[in-house]
Amino acid sequence: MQKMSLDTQSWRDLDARHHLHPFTDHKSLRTQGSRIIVRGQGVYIYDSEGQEILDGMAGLWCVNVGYGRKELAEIAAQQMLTLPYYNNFFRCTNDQAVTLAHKLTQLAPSHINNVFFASSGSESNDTVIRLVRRYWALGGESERNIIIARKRGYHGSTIAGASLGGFAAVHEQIGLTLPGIYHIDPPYWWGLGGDLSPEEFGLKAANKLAEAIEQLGPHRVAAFIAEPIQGAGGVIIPPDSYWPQIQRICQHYGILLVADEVITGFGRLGEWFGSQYYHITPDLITVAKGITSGYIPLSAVLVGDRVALRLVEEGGEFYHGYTYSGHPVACAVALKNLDILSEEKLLEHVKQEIGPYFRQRLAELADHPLIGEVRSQGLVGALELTPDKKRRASFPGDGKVGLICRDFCFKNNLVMRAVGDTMILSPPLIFTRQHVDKLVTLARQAFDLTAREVL
Ligand code: PXG
Repeated sequence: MQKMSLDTQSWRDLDARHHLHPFTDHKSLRTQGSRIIVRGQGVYIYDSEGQEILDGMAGLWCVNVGYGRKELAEIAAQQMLTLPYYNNFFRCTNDQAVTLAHKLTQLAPSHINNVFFASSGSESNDTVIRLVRRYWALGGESERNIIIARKRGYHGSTIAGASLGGFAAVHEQIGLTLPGIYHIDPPYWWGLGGDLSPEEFGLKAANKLAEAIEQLGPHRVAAFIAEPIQGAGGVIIPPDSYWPQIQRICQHYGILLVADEVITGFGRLGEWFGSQYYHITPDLITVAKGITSGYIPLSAVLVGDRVALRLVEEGGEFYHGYTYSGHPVACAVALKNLDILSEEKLLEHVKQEIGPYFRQRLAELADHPLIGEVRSQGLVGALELTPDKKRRASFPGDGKVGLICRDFCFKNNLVMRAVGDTMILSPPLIFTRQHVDKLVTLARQAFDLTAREVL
């Protein structure tokens, strides 16, 4: 194996000189210096100083089966020797892509029987836009080209993905976002619910979709895209009233429902898909991340019969595809990863054992003076930092307190993310009770230290 032997400072210097990081203020990073992660095992990552860090985010919501899985490395090596690459254009396919497509349709809700592969969540959401527009154009309704999405939704960082996403600051940097995308408020009770009960607010938030459709013109709206639980927007878990009402509204207006399951797929909520958890029947589902547990890039759009039949029967050639669509190595790793999830019963583990324990232990943190709301589902969770729980007040300073807390976690060797002043967690699915206990202890220490500075 090729290995440069450099010390931490040298890596940092090179990083500062040559590496542009994603979503980073480089000037500030370059003064602080980056942490160099060199190894992972189980639920821990290790930095170049030999520190062992508990990974409460499963990488970036993706390392579902944990680090250091030999089986995944071995299958990748084997597949590279057998067939490292071939394309799926020009009447060709490969055994791994076919097997995975079949397998995914077995796991997905029964009306989903087709799969289109790509290599990232962003690409998959580009594909979604292409499929949605094509679907309506083939039906003779090309003017139906508006996609409704949500504020605080995250759908990727290509221009299409970031345009679907609901972050004004991102849109400002893009300049000209993709036209035909409209954003409604998210079902974020803590931030937006006012005096309503969560259930009342869930209905109100869902009804924003109907209001938007009426306002834009029902004949112009093509689709609604949403994450079952909003991840990067702050782990926004909708009240129970939300999704059934959204499903009814989509059915009533005949618009396509797209579930972005890049985070909620593959066990995070204790089911293969969040759509199954919420009993919704999306026409399209995007997946990425946990499909390979992040070991290799792969994503897909799971295409329901309504769209697939029209595309196949009436569509002619679909002018769309990526060099790496159905990459055999990525598909082989995904298949093995799905085997691990099944064989180790990790979905059951999340649903029956560790998800409930995670919820119970996190909930105990609600007694901390800094913590307003605690919410979790399966193995995602969020803790709202507040100067006044009763009023559900926010700190001034646009996420400054969240960053202070995140930095205390960082120093204390826990990865917990901040989205504004919301602390979020999404640990690997192999988490045990001991890991949860350790996480809660480290988190409480970080809250104590933060409270000392800000309360
Ligand atoms: N959809 C969802 C729901 C996601 O969470 C994407 C699409 C895009 O996937 P790619 O593979 O193109 O990155 C994501 C990705 C964060 C963070 O800050 C979250 C993501 C990516 C980067 C940062 O939590 N999610």
